[in-house]
Amino acid sequence: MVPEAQRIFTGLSLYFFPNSDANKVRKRRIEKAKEYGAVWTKVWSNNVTHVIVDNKMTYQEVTKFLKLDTLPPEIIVVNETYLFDCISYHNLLDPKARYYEVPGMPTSSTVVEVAKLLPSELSSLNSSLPLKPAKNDIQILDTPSASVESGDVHQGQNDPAQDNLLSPANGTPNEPENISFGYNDELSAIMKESQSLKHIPVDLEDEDDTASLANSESDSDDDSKGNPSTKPKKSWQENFQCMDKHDGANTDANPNSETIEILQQMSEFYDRIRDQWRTLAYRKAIASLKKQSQRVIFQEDAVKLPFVGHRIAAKIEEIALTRGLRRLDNAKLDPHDQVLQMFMKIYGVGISQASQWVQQGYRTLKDLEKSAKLSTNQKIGIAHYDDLQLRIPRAEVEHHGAVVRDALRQMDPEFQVTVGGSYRRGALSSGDVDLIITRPGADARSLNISAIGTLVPKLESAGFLVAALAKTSKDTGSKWHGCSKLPTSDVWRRIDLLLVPWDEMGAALIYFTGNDIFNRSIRLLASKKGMRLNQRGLFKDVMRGPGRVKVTDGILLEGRNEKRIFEILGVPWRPPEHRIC
Ligand code: DCP
Ligand code: MG
Repeated sequence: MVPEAQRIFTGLSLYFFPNSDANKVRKRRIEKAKEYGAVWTKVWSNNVTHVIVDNKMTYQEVTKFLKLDTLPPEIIVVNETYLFDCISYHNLLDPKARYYEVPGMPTSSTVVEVAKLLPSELSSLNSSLPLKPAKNDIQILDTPSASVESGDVHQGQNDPAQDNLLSPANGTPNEPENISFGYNDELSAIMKESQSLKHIPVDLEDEDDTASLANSESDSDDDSKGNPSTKPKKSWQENFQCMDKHDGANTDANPNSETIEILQQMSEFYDRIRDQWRTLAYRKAIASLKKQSQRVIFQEDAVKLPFVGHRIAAKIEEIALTRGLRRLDNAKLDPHDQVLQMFMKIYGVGISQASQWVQQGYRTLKDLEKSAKLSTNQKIGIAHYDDLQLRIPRAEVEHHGAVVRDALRQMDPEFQVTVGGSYRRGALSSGDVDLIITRPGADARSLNISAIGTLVPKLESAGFLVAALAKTSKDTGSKWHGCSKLPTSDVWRRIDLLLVPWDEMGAALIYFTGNDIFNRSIRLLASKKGMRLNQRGLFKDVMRGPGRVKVTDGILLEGRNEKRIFEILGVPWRPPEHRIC
């Protein structure tokens, strides 16, 4: 058996279908499951937790064999791929993801049924069902949520998120996780899929979006991984991978086998969603990595390999480092890991900077302050470390928003300030204050002049903005990241001012409301439908060349109206508080 800490199947009683190990492949699967802690139940009983069905079998064959109309709802039924994926990802994945479905299985209509129940009926259901009464789901679906067109958006009391969600009594201090909210549409299917893969560093940012922070004027975003590719030019023979001899079957012996395994999963993921460019990009990168005799850990080394651009190189580093660290058994008990976690919570510090410090022997924040070479932002992050770890109560988030709104309205009463991020999703506390700022008719340039040029100095001298951390100014809008504090408190909070041109407000609201998995899902949905969604708008007919390089921006379908974007995508509107994956 694998070491105890890795036994992800502990407590599971598996019933295979067919439930015999006469077949060699199934036998191996059963053995593998047992190695990871599962019990193989040879005779059908109440103890069975999971039924693992061979890929060619149907749900009806299972029930017929067991002489049951349907399997009890608490028993999880998945196809044979499930166990393998869980082992690969070192995690119990969401069994409801579409690709673990057994043919003929009753659909997830139970979710819809739940939405129809009365609150009184709900209470008798399993506690893992919605924390929020289903009735609210229905009401909210019909409630026009504030949008740009309706004037000022989400100012505290008017925020529908405020009173309909998450009573603290349920013991969850913040947002609930993984709740279906009664939707049963294309988007919810993708959300489930994304949710089960959320620990995998797949990102769907467009090139132009992710570049923004890397180009930032910040002096400290050390982990922004924005190094331009320094890939040397190769002859066409070198670039033509099939000319090179390599033994793809020998992955286990490869020093990069773990990284390859995850990249493989990502390539399969993209394949499943028919994103052929990314599938190809990952396949090429995998082929390249398979040929390496050394372990590739850092982005700057990875990017030098043929067919590895800096985005995949960044993934390779992330996978190599996190997997490597996770492999240290009982990561939580490992003091280095705890130090690492602590360092990673410093503003602007990611895994590569944090692990570098650990390797250099630093163990405390004091060590860093005393002897490490620190950027200005890191110094701020360390000096205000405790403050910046604290969640910000909802009322205080609102208060920070009001200070900025008042200051802007003194300059021009037409300014609109929407508190976005987790606040807009209804969370009772937030990690930072995300303020989305716009003005009817305004473009990026005018917002930049008025909001950043005038507002920031004004709020700095008022003592509200206490540190400037990063700034990006682009044709498509600007961001200002810093810290703020209320006059009545000494606690510094992280605040982001997001300047959004009027015409892009709908798309920006989607992006800055999140959550990130939701964003990933809705972008996937757009891409499946041949469209492209980014923080500026929903586009069609985007032309891409080799390597997914964007040739044209495509035709803008909608940018201004958040609801219209959902409409064009063909899915029901989801109020912000239902965008939690
Ligand atoms: N976002 C995203 N992908 C990222 C980072 C952010 O899609 N990698 C979007 C979705 C987020 C929003 O931006 O909801 C704001 O980012 P935050 O990091 O502030 O996240 P939240 O506001 O959701 O959570 P928190 O309470 O931690 O601030
Ligand atoms: Mg936030």
